[in-house]
Amino acid sequence: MTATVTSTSAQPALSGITFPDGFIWGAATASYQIEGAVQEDGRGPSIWDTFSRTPGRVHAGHTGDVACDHYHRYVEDVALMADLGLASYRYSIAWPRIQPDGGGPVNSRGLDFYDRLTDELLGKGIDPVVTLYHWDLPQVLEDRGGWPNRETALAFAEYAQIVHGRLGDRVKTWTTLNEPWCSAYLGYGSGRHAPGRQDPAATFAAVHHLLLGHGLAAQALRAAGANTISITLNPSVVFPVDPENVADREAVRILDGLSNRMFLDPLLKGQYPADMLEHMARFTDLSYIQDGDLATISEPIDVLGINFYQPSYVAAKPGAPAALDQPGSEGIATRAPQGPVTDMNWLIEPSGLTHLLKRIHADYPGTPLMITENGAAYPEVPAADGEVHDAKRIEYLDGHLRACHDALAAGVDLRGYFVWSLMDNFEWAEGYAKRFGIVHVDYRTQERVLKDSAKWYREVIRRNGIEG
Ligand code: IFM
Repeated sequence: MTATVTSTSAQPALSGITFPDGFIWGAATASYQIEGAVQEDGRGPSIWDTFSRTPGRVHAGHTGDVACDHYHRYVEDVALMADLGLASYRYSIAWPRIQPDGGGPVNSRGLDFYDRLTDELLGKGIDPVVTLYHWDLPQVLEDRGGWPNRETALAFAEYAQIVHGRLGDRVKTWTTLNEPWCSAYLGYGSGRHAPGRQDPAATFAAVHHLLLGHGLAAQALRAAGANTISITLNPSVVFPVDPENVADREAVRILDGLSNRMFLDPLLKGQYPADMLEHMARFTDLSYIQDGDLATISEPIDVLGINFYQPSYVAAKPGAPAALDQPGSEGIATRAPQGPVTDMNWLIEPSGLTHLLKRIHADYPGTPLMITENGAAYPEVPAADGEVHDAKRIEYLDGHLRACHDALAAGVDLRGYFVWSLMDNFEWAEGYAKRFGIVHVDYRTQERVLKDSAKWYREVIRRNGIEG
């Protein structure tokens, strides 16, 4: 089914850009980034507890110990979502709350929390969208080898079944993994994220076992009657600095392979790209890819989640060392952003999102798409009037919504948009130094204040579109 661009909604005619009827407006968060309560109700340690407590790993020694204290304030937070008019809320489940030992006994008090949260959402008419894994692997599983170990994929499928068993009567949309590229390449390649390892062979084994874990979980969810099954990727939009230069185009092929085709091809075509098999074979014997794995990995999905923040421009640069988070990328240089950037120093170029959506629609036809994250970090805090005036974030979001609309107009089957993030939160290696929220959080008092962008987004949702 292809979404149409012209709305036939009963809303009064408004000038501007209108999204299709039923377009889903949401906001997203993740467990470790907001919950806090890391030692409560039987939760076990995750790799991010260990990593953030290791000196030098996270900005200023910040941890998720308290974060936004959402574990205790979820009622207030759901009320905020309702006030914004969100149709849907994307949240993740902390695996170490459910299986503190990474397998075996289930901690029902952990499930109870998500039970309460889900009911609170439904009570306010907000559709829950669950992500099963947003990076907080139980530490015990890392101690047994983590994602480079096949056993982790099997354990993940068991965990998925457990969570579905408790929430499956109310949650319709199930996302297995968030951004497996980050789990593998940042976790085991550059070590910038937990568990902080730097090992190219482990990186590629982690890619495979994350994908396998997705496939096994998708099969289990399907068998248990799950309605909508998805995975969320963060595909890169990689352009050559000089499109006429053959070497620059070759640099794009490698990075596109590592970041995009390495995930999209197994998931949606049931095979690794031939050039990437060759690339990986420089680092590993690939013996972890077993017969039948790719059939499991390509279990059909109902929606593909896309997270987008910025495009990049790359060029051939003989002698340049490989980036640790892109094993085998020697001789390639990524150009420093040219143009406006966010507080993350990420390039702002909304047309990159249109390009990405059209490309996935063309190269992997037939799978509906959803923007499961898009947003920007900016430092604004409450001004003298008590309000948070974050005009640049509004401009960023507005530009990217126009980019979504352009993709819809070009025939892309895009079903919805989730802003990242509902509220300021623990931004991984950056700690609390970067604020992505449309709701400001004062980490001393835990007071929440709607930023101007939240009020703007409320209006977008109300009118199902943006001003012309
Ligand atoms: O905060 C993260 C999120 O957890 C995953 N996607 C990117 C966001 C911004 O870096």
